[in-house]
Amino acid sequence: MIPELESLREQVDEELKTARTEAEFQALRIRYLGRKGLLTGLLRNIANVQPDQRPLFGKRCNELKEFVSAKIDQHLAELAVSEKEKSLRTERIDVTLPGRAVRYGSLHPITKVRDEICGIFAGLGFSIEEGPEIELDYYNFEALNIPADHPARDMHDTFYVDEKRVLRTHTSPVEIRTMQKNSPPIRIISPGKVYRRDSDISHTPMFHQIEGLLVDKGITLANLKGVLTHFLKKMFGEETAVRFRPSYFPFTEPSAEVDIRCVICGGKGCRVCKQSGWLEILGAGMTHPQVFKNVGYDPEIYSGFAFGLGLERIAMLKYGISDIRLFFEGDLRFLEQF
Ligand code: 2U9
Repeated sequence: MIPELESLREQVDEELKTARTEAEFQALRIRYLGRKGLLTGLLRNIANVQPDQRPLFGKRCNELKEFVSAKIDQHLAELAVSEKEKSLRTERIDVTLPGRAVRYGSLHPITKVRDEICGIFAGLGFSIEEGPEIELDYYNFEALNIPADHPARDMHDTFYVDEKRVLRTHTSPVEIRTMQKNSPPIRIISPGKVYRRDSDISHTPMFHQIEGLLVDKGITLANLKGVLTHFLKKMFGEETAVRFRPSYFPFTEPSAEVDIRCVICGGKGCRVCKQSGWLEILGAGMTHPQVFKNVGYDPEIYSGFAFGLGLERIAMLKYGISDIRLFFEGDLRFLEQF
C-alpha cells in the first residue's frame, strides 16, 4: 500500500505545479481532501493493509494530507498577494473626473404659496394654528352660525363621515377651537386641507385654504381693509389695485369679497378675469356676534375680523396654471418647473 501513497504524492506534486487560479486550487482540495477525495479514500481502505503496517500507513496518509492542505493554503495566500499587487499596478482612479450631478427636488407650488402667505402674516404678528381634518358638525357648521337647515350648507357640498362628523369644508373650525382655548387678543392664521364634493377644471374634492382671525377690543372694518390690502400688495406687488365688494357669509357681518386688478391683462379685460378687469381673491368680514357668543366671548367688548382664501386659486394666478388638477397628478415635468 505504501507505494500507492508514493504515486499519489507524485501526482499531487504535479497538479500543484500546474494549478494557476484560486478555483483550480479549491478543486484540488476537493479532489484530494474532500469527503470522496483520493486521500480520504485511501485511509478508508486501511482494513486492506497488513495489520502490522496499519499504524505506519495511517501516519503517512495523515502526513500527506497535512502536506497537501498546507501547500494549497500557501499557494492561495501567494495568489491573493499577487492579485493585490496586480490591481495596485494596473488600476487607476482618475481624481480629475467631474462628479456626478445630484438631482435636487423642488417644493410643490402649493407649499411655496402657503409658505409665502404664512410669512407675510407672521410679519404682522399672526401665529399658525392647525386642527383635525375630520371635524365635528358642530365646529364646521353650528358654531359658525350655520344651523342644520341653513341654505349656506348647500354651498359647501359636504362629505359626511357619519351623523356627527364631516370632512371639514373650511379651516374655520380651527379658529373656533382656538377661541375656545384662549382669551383675546387673538391673531392667528390656519392653513390646511379642506374637502368639498366638487370636481372640474377649477375644483378638486380636496383643496387648500388659509383662513385668518384677529380679535381684540376696538377692531373695525378699517383694520380689516388695512391688513388685507397690505397682504395683497406684498403678495402681488405694491402697485396692485384692491377693491372690497359687499357679500354675505353666515359667520361674518358685514361681509366682503376682495378683488385685485387682473394680474394677466392689467385691467383691460381677458379670459382669466372674464373681461371684468378684476380677480376675486379673498372672502372676509367682521366676525358675527353670534360666533363670539358661541365661544363665550362678549361681542359688546370684543370685535374682530376674519378672512379666507383658496391656495390653488392663488397659485394658478401666480404661475399662470389653467387646470387645477395639475397640482395633484404628481407629474414631475410639471412639478420641476417651480
Ligand atoms: C371664524 C369666523 C369667521 C373666514 C372667512 C371667507 C370669508 C371666505 C372662502 C375663500 C375661498 C373659502 O377657499 S374658499 O372657497 N372663504 O370667503 N372665509 S370669511 O371667516 C371666519 C372664520 C372663522 C371663527
